Amino acid sequence: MSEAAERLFPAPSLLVRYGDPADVPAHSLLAAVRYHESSPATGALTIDSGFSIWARSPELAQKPGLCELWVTDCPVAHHQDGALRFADDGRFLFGVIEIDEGEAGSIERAAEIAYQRIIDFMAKRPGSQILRYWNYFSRINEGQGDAERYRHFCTGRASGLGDFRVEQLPAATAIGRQDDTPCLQVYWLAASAAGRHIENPRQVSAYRYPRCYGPTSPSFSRAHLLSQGPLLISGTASVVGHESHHVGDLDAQFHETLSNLNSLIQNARRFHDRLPVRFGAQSVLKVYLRHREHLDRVTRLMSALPNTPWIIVGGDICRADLLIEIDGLHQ
Ligand code: 3EB
Repeated sequence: MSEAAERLFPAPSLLVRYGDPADVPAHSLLAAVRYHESSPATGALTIDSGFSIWARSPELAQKPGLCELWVTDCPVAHHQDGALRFADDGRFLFGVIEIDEGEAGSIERAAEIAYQRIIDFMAKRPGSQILRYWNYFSRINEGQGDAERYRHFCTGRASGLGDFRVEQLPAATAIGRQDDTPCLQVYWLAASAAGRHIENPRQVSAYRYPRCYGPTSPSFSRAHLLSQGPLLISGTASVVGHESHHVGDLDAQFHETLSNLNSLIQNARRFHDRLPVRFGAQSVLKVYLRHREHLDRVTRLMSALPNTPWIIVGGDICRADLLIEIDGLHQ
Protein backbone atom coordinates (compact mmCIF):
# COMPACT_ATOMS: atom_id res chain seq x y z
CA MET A 1 0.00 0.00 0.00
CA SER A 2 1.35 3.50 -0.82
CA GLU A 3 1.77 6.02 1.99
CA ALA A 4 -1.12 8.11 0.66
CA ALA A 5 -3.36 5.04 0.56
CA GLU A 6 -2.27 4.16 4.07
CA ARG A 7 -3.44 7.58 5.29
CA LEU A 8 -6.80 7.13 3.56
CA PHE A 9 -7.21 3.53 4.73
CA PRO A 10 -5.29 3.23 7.97
CA ALA A 11 -4.32 -0.27 9.00
CA PRO A 12 -7.00 -1.83 11.17
CA SER A 13 -5.84 -1.39 14.70
CA LEU A 14 -5.84 -4.31 17.11
CA LEU A 15 -4.25 -3.84 20.49
CA VAL A 16 -3.64 -6.56 23.01
CA ARG A 17 -2.76 -5.76 26.56
CA TYR A 18 -3.12 -7.09 30.06
CA GLY A 19 -5.50 -5.13 32.23
CA ASP A 20 -8.96 -4.68 33.65
CA PRO A 21 -11.90 -4.98 31.18
CA ALA A 22 -13.69 -2.22 33.12
CA ASP A 23 -11.05 0.24 31.86
CA VAL A 24 -11.99 -0.38 28.21
CA PRO A 25 -15.27 0.85 26.64
CA ALA A 26 -17.41 -2.28 26.11
CA HIS A 27 -17.90 -1.51 22.37
CA SER A 28 -14.10 -1.60 21.86
CA LEU A 29 -13.52 -4.89 23.60
CA LEU A 30 -13.29 -7.78 21.15
CA ALA A 31 -12.41 -10.29 23.86
CA ALA A 32 -11.27 -10.50 27.44
CA VAL A 33 -9.48 -13.70 28.35
CA ARG A 34 -9.26 -14.02 32.10
CA TYR A 35 -6.87 -16.11 34.11
CA HIS A 36 -8.13 -15.16 37.51
CA GLU A 37 -11.17 -15.86 39.62
CA SER A 38 -12.87 -12.48 39.50
CA SER A 39 -16.25 -11.57 38.10
CA PRO A 40 -16.31 -11.16 34.34
CA ALA A 41 -17.00 -7.83 32.67
CA THR A 42 -20.45 -7.47 31.19
CA GLY A 43 -20.98 -6.88 27.48
CA ALA A 44 -17.68 -8.43 26.49
CA LEU A 45 -16.82 -11.79 25.06
CA THR A 46 -15.21 -12.78 28.31
CA ILE A 47 -13.57 -16.16 28.10
CA ASP A 48 -12.45 -18.00 31.18
CA SER A 49 -9.33 -19.91 30.31
CA GLY A 50 -9.55 -21.70 33.62
CA PHE A 51 -5.81 -21.68 34.27
CA SER A 52 -4.63 -22.17 37.76
CA ILE A 53 -4.33 -18.80 39.44
CA TRP A 54 -0.70 -19.02 40.24
CA ALA A 55 -0.49 -16.61 37.33
CA ARG A 56 2.01 -13.80 37.80
CA SER A 57 2.90 -10.60 35.99
CA PRO A 58 4.04 -7.08 36.95
CA GLU A 59 0.45 -5.85 36.33
CA LEU A 60 -1.06 -8.59 38.44
CA ALA A 61 0.85 -7.35 41.45
CA GLN A 62 -1.27 -4.18 41.40
CA LYS A 63 -4.46 -5.54 39.88
CA PRO A 64 -5.80 -8.97 40.65
CA GLY A 65 -8.50 -10.01 38.18
CA LEU A 66 -6.14 -9.39 35.31
CA CYS A 67 -7.39 -10.16 31.78
CA GLU A 68 -5.86 -10.36 28.33
CA LEU A 69 -7.77 -7.61 26.51
CA TRP A 70 -8.23 -7.55 22.74
CA VAL A 71 -9.13 -3.95 21.93
CA THR A 72 -10.18 -2.60 18.53
CA ASP A 73 -11.12 0.84 17.18
CA CYS A 74 -14.39 -0.26 15.50
CA PRO A 75 -17.63 -1.03 17.37
CA VAL A 76 -17.86 -4.66 18.48
CA ALA A 77 -21.05 -6.74 18.30
CA HIS A 78 -21.53 -9.98 20.24
CA HIS A 79 -23.30 -13.06 18.89
CA GLN A 80 -24.02 -16.70 19.61
CA ASP A 81 -24.41 -19.51 17.09
CA GLY A 82 -25.23 -22.70 19.00
CA ALA A 83 -22.27 -23.67 21.18
CA LEU A 84 -20.16 -21.06 19.49
CA ARG A 85 -19.84 -17.47 20.77
CA PHE A 86 -18.14 -14.72 18.87
CA ALA A 87 -17.45 -10.99 18.83
CA ASP A 88 -17.10 -9.15 15.56
CA ASP A 89 -16.08 -5.58 14.67
CA GLY A 90 -16.48 -6.01 10.90
CA ARG A 91 -12.77 -6.73 10.38
CA PHE A 92 -11.72 -8.92 13.29
CA LEU A 93 -13.65 -11.82 14.76
CA PHE A 94 -12.80 -13.51 18.02
CA GLY A 95 -14.67 -16.76 18.66
CA VAL A 96 -14.83 -19.42 21.33
CA ILE A 97 -16.26 -22.91 21.48
CA GLU A 98 -16.24 -25.24 24.46
CA ILE A 99 -16.91 -28.96 24.01
CA ASP A 100 -17.71 -31.27 26.90
CA GLU A 101 -15.43 -34.28 26.53
CA GLY A 102 -17.92 -36.53 28.33
CA GLU A 103 -20.64 -35.72 25.82
CA ALA A 104 -18.25 -36.03 22.89
CA GLY A 105 -16.95 -39.38 24.19
CA SER A 106 -13.23 -38.63 23.89
CA ILE A 107 -10.74 -35.79 23.50
CA GLU A 108 -10.22 -36.87 19.89
CA ARG A 109 -13.92 -36.59 19.10
CA ALA A 110 -14.21 -33.32 21.08
CA ALA A 111 -11.43 -31.82 18.93
CA GLU A 112 -13.05 -33.11 15.75
CA ILE A 113 -16.43 -31.60 16.72
CA ALA A 114 -14.91 -28.26 17.74
CA TYR A 115 -12.95 -27.86 14.51
CA GLN A 116 -15.80 -29.07 12.29
CA ARG A 117 -18.08 -26.46 13.85
CA ILE A 118 -15.51 -23.70 13.50
CA ILE A 119 -14.83 -24.56 9.84
CA ASP A 120 -18.59 -24.77 9.08
CA PHE A 121 -19.17 -21.44 10.81
CA MET A 122 -16.29 -19.70 9.01
CA ALA A 123 -17.47 -21.10 5.66
CA LYS A 124 -20.54 -18.88 6.06
CA ARG A 125 -18.22 -15.85 6.21
CA PRO A 126 -16.30 -15.83 2.96
CA GLY A 127 -13.50 -13.28 2.92
CA SER A 128 -12.74 -13.92 6.56
CA GLN A 129 -9.67 -15.97 7.36
CA ILE A 130 -8.57 -17.63 10.60
CA LEU A 131 -5.22 -16.30 11.78
CA ARG A 132 -4.76 -18.02 15.10
CA TYR A 133 -6.16 -20.73 17.39
CA TRP A 134 -5.71 -21.41 21.10
CA ASN A 135 -6.54 -24.88 22.45
CA TYR A 136 -6.80 -25.66 26.14
CA PHE A 137 -7.75 -28.95 27.78
CA SER A 138 -6.85 -30.88 30.90
CA ARG A 139 -4.49 -33.85 31.39
CA ILE A 140 -2.73 -33.19 28.07
CA ASN A 141 0.18 -35.57 28.75
CA GLU A 142 -1.92 -38.44 30.10
CA GLY A 143 -1.44 -41.71 28.23
CA GLN A 144 1.74 -43.36 26.96
CA GLY A 145 3.12 -42.98 23.43
CA ASP A 146 0.37 -42.74 20.82
CA ALA A 147 -2.24 -43.05 23.60
CA GLU A 148 -1.28 -39.60 24.90
CA ARG A 149 -4.25 -37.24 25.00
CA TYR A 150 -2.35 -34.56 23.07
CA ARG A 151 -1.79 -37.00 20.20
CA HIS A 152 -5.49 -37.92 20.20
CA PHE A 153 -6.29 -34.22 20.14
CA CYS A 154 -4.01 -33.73 17.09
CA THR A 155 -5.81 -36.52 15.23
CA GLY A 156 -9.26 -35.13 16.05
CA ARG A 157 -8.22 -31.58 15.13
CA ALA A 158 -6.85 -32.65 11.73
CA SER A 159 -10.01 -34.63 11.03
CA GLY A 160 -12.24 -31.69 11.99
CA LEU A 161 -10.22 -29.33 9.79
CA GLY A 162 -11.02 -31.57 6.80
CA ASP A 163 -9.11 -30.73 3.63
CA PHE A 164 -6.52 -28.09 4.32
CA ARG A 165 -3.27 -26.96 2.78
CA VAL A 166 -0.49 -27.08 5.38
CA GLU A 167 1.04 -23.91 3.92
CA GLN A 168 -2.11 -22.06 4.99
CA LEU A 169 -2.45 -23.32 8.54
CA PRO A 170 -3.01 -20.62 11.16
CA ALA A 171 -0.75 -20.07 14.15
CA ALA A 172 -1.78 -21.90 17.35
CA THR A 173 -1.20 -22.80 20.95
CA ALA A 174 -2.15 -26.13 22.55
CA ILE A 175 -1.67 -26.28 26.30
CA GLY A 176 -2.84 -28.47 29.16
CA ARG A 177 -4.98 -26.72 31.75
CA GLN A 178 -3.94 -27.79 35.22
CA ASP A 179 -7.41 -28.82 36.31
CA ASP A 180 -9.63 -31.87 35.81
CA THR A 181 -12.52 -30.21 33.97
CA PRO A 182 -13.25 -32.46 30.97
CA CYS A 183 -13.78 -29.57 28.60
CA LEU A 184 -11.94 -28.64 25.43
CA GLN A 185 -11.76 -24.87 24.93
CA VAL A 186 -10.85 -23.50 21.53
CA TYR A 187 -10.61 -19.76 20.82
CA TRP A 188 -9.71 -18.28 17.49
CA LEU A 189 -9.00 -14.95 15.85
CA ALA A 190 -10.10 -14.30 12.28
CA ALA A 191 -9.77 -11.23 10.09
CA SER A 192 -10.99 -9.95 6.77
CA ALA A 193 -7.43 -8.80 6.03
CA ALA A 194 -5.25 -11.64 4.80
CA GLY A 195 -1.89 -12.30 6.35
CA ARG A 196 1.06 -14.53 5.82
CA HIS A 197 2.10 -17.89 7.21
CA ILE A 198 5.55 -17.65 8.86
CA GLU A 199 7.76 -20.62 9.75
CA ASN A 200 10.92 -20.74 11.82
CA PRO A 201 14.21 -21.70 10.13
CA ARG A 202 15.46 -23.16 13.44
CA GLN A 203 12.52 -25.55 13.64
CA VAL A 204 11.02 -28.23 11.44
CA SER A 205 7.47 -27.15 10.58
CA ALA A 206 5.18 -28.86 13.08
CA TYR A 207 3.00 -30.21 10.26
CA ARG A 208 6.11 -32.06 9.01
CA TYR A 209 7.11 -33.57 12.36
CA PRO A 210 8.21 -37.19 11.91
CA ARG A 211 6.05 -40.14 12.98
CA CYS A 212 7.78 -40.53 16.38
CA TYR A 213 5.72 -37.59 17.75
CA GLY A 214 2.42 -39.24 16.93
CA PRO A 215 0.24 -40.52 14.08
CA THR A 216 -0.99 -37.03 13.13
CA SER A 217 1.42 -34.11 12.89
CA PRO A 218 0.22 -30.98 14.71
CA SER A 219 -1.76 -28.65 12.44
CA PHE A 220 -0.32 -25.18 12.99
CA SER A 221 2.14 -22.65 11.61
CA ARG A 222 4.83 -21.02 13.78
CA ALA A 223 3.33 -17.54 13.35
CA HIS A 224 0.94 -15.48 11.31
CA LEU A 225 1.87 -12.00 10.11
CA LEU A 226 -0.82 -9.46 9.32
CA SER A 227 0.23 -7.20 6.44
CA GLN A 228 0.74 -4.14 8.67
CA GLY A 229 1.65 -6.22 11.73
CA PRO A 230 1.13 -7.57 14.33
CA LEU A 231 2.93 -10.91 14.27
CA LEU A 232 0.78 -13.54 16.00
CA ILE A 233 3.22 -15.98 17.57
CA SER A 234 2.34 -19.63 18.18
CA GLY A 235 3.29 -21.47 21.33
CA THR A 236 7.08 -21.68 21.14
CA ALA A 237 9.24 -23.98 23.21
CA SER A 238 12.73 -25.46 23.40
CA VAL A 239 12.32 -27.42 20.17
CA VAL A 240 15.21 -27.25 17.68
CA GLY A 241 14.77 -29.13 14.43
CA HIS A 242 12.02 -31.39 15.68
CA GLU A 243 13.66 -32.46 18.95
CA SER A 244 13.12 -31.20 22.49
CA HIS A 245 16.35 -29.69 23.77
CA HIS A 246 17.66 -29.24 27.35
CA VAL A 247 15.33 -31.77 28.96
CA GLY A 248 15.16 -31.04 32.70
CA ASP A 249 16.99 -27.67 32.44
CA LEU A 250 14.59 -24.77 32.89
CA ASP A 251 17.08 -21.93 32.24
CA ALA A 252 18.40 -23.53 29.07
CA GLN A 253 14.86 -24.22 27.81
CA PHE A 254 13.96 -20.59 28.46
CA HIS A 255 16.96 -19.26 26.52
CA GLU A 256 16.41 -21.73 23.65
CA THR A 257 12.78 -20.58 23.48
CA LEU A 258 13.92 -16.95 23.26
CA SER A 259 16.37 -17.89 20.48
CA ASN A 260 13.47 -19.50 18.62
CA LEU A 261 11.33 -16.38 19.10
CA ASN A 262 14.12 -14.08 17.90
CA SER A 263 14.64 -16.24 14.83
CA LEU A 264 10.90 -16.17 14.09
CA ILE A 265 10.82 -12.36 14.30
CA GLN A 266 13.86 -12.13 12.05
CA ASN A 267 12.15 -14.36 9.50
CA ALA A 268 8.94 -12.29 9.65
CA ARG A 269 10.92 -9.08 9.10
CA ARG A 270 11.60 -10.24 5.54
CA PHE A 271 7.95 -9.41 4.85
CA HIS A 272 7.48 -6.45 7.18
CA ASP A 273 10.64 -4.40 7.65
CA ARG A 274 9.06 -2.12 10.28
CA LEU A 275 8.56 -5.04 12.63
CA PRO A 276 10.87 -4.29 15.58
CA VAL A 277 13.85 -6.61 15.98
CA ARG A 278 13.25 -7.01 19.72
CA PHE A 279 10.26 -7.43 21.99
CA GLY A 280 9.11 -4.15 23.55
CA ALA A 281 6.17 -2.15 24.82
CA GLN A 282 4.00 -3.07 21.81
CA SER A 283 4.55 -6.82 22.30
CA VAL A 284 2.70 -9.09 24.72
CA LEU A 285 4.04 -12.43 25.88
CA LYS A 286 2.37 -15.25 27.73
CA VAL A 287 4.50 -17.84 29.48
CA TYR A 288 3.02 -21.26 30.19
CA LEU A 289 4.90 -22.87 33.05
CA ARG A 290 4.56 -26.52 34.06
CA HIS A 291 5.86 -26.32 37.63
CA ARG A 292 4.91 -23.75 40.20
CA GLU A 293 8.27 -24.04 41.90
CA HIS A 294 9.83 -22.44 38.79
CA LEU A 295 7.69 -19.31 39.12
CA ASP A 296 10.26 -17.12 40.90
CA ARG A 297 13.03 -18.14 38.55
CA VAL A 298 10.96 -17.43 35.41
CA THR A 299 9.71 -14.14 36.89
CA ARG A 300 13.35 -13.05 37.14
CA LEU A 301 14.14 -14.24 33.61
CA MET A 302 11.10 -12.43 32.12
CA SER A 303 11.88 -9.23 34.02
CA ALA A 304 15.08 -8.94 31.99
CA LEU A 305 13.04 -8.25 28.81
CA PRO A 306 12.90 -4.44 28.68
CA ASN A 307 9.39 -2.88 28.71
CA THR A 308 7.67 -6.01 27.46
CA PRO A 309 4.28 -6.80 29.03
CA TRP A 310 4.08 -10.44 30.06
CA ILE A 311 2.12 -12.86 32.18
CA ILE A 312 3.03 -16.29 33.51
CA VAL A 313 0.27 -18.89 33.83
CA GLY A 314 0.37 -22.46 35.04
CA GLY A 315 0.01 -24.85 32.10
CA ASP A 316 1.26 -28.20 30.84
CA ILE A 317 3.29 -28.17 27.64
CA CYS A 318 2.17 -30.75 25.05
CA ARG A 319 5.48 -32.60 25.17
CA ALA A 320 6.02 -34.12 28.59
CA ASP A 321 9.75 -33.30 28.45
CA LEU A 322 9.21 -29.54 28.15
CA LEU A 323 8.89 -27.20 31.14
CA ILE A 324 8.04 -23.90 29.52
CA GLU A 325 6.37 -22.45 26.42
CA ILE A 326 5.83 -18.84 25.32
CA ASP A 327 3.28 -17.40 22.91
CA GLY A 328 2.22 -13.86 22.16
CA LEU A 329 2.02 -11.00 19.79
CA HIS A 330 4.68 -8.67 18.44
CA GLN A 331 4.44 -5.34 16.65
C1 3EB B 1 6.15 -27.47 19.44
O1 3EB B 1 6.95 -26.64 19.03
C2 3EB B 1 5.50 -27.17 20.77
O2 3EB B 1 -0.48 -28.48 18.67
O3 3EB B 1 -1.33 -26.52 18.33
C3 3EB B 1 3.18 -25.40 20.13
C4 3EB B 1 2.16 -24.65 19.56
C5 3EB B 1 3.03 -26.76 20.23
C6 3EB B 1 0.98 -25.25 19.11
C7 3EB B 1 -0.41 -27.25 18.71
C8 3EB B 1 1.84 -27.36 19.79
C9 3EB B 1 0.83 -26.62 19.22
O4 3EB B 1 5.88 -28.50 18.83
C10 3EB B 1 4.09 -27.61 20.85
